[in-house]
Amino acid sequence: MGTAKKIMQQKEIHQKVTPTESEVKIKLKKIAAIVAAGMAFAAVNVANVAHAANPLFPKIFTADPAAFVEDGVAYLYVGRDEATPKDKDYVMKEWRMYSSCDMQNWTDRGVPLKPSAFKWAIGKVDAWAADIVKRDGKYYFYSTVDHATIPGRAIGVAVSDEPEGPFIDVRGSALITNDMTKESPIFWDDIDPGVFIDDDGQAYLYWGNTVLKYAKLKKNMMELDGPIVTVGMDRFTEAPYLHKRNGIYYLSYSREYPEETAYMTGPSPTGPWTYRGVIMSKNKVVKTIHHAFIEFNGKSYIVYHNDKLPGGGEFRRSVAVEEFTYNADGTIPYIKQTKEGPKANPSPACSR
Ligand code: FUB
Repeated sequence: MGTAKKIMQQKEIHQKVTPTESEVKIKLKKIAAIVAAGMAFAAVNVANVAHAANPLFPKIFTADPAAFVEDGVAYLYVGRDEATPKDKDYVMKEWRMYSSCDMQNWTDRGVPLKPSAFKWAIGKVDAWAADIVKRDGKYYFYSTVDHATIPGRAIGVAVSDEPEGPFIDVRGSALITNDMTKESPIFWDDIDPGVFIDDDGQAYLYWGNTVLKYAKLKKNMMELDGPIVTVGMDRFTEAPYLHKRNGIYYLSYSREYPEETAYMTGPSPTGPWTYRGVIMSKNKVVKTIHHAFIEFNGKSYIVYHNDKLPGGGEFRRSVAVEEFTYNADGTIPYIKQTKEGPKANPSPACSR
């Protein structure tokens, strides 16, 4: 090859691999942005990350987990138990939110709302069980609070554009009040909302204590779309949770008192239901066990609460998580509570 041709080829190669000054600047800017984002993410994690085993949050007492997964991130909402060892009732002033990219490490994302978000509620220490669902870009948080003027517990719904909140009570009144249901004389029979949106877009609200009830929700997620229906059940206590997998509908709930977690399956969101058994055994000290299910990065998990945090008790509970595998026929196996919790399952899609 002649010298002139060689020089030409080298020039071409040089031009191909050597970026211009402005290309270098753009690249450096991009790298700086990535490093900054990484550092910010690390800072959040260093400051707020909880450890990896059960119970998940070793510094505070937590209960009644609700969860969902979006963009490879698991979001967990809990009520904070602030009762002292002497208290004889729940003291729950706020719901707290956490997120995880691997189901082991949980970042504290603060307080998305307090009972005071519901102006019609007494709203001080009754951040009881909640559930959260996303529809058309908005997050709907359903929760149980004490009604200020209609005696008894009530269910409200608050809306947000972000999982972290702020959640606003757009409706401005309770969705369910104690006077709307007459099957049980107790004032806390309208608690523990569990919300499910089916593939055809129809949303359902399940709830109840001692008597299980459900109603359809309108597309706006803030109004009932039909009558309240009662489901006759054996030893139902509370915490109904509806989910669907491979065409099977699962209605799980807390059964008996002290509670164990049991479930039924059916061909539709309203049954008919077939009882399938107990998934998780009763806790030793605390009588409740409230749970939720999620699918995260190809694996299945149950979140629940127990009494395993030192100093724990009836009103000082602690949220935990276990991984499990559905049986080949779609049934849920018995799930043992563990101290270790699940193995790390880092989600490549995690953006938080
Ligand atoms: O946290 C208060 C109540 O205890 C919840 O609403 C029930 O599910 C039970 O966990």
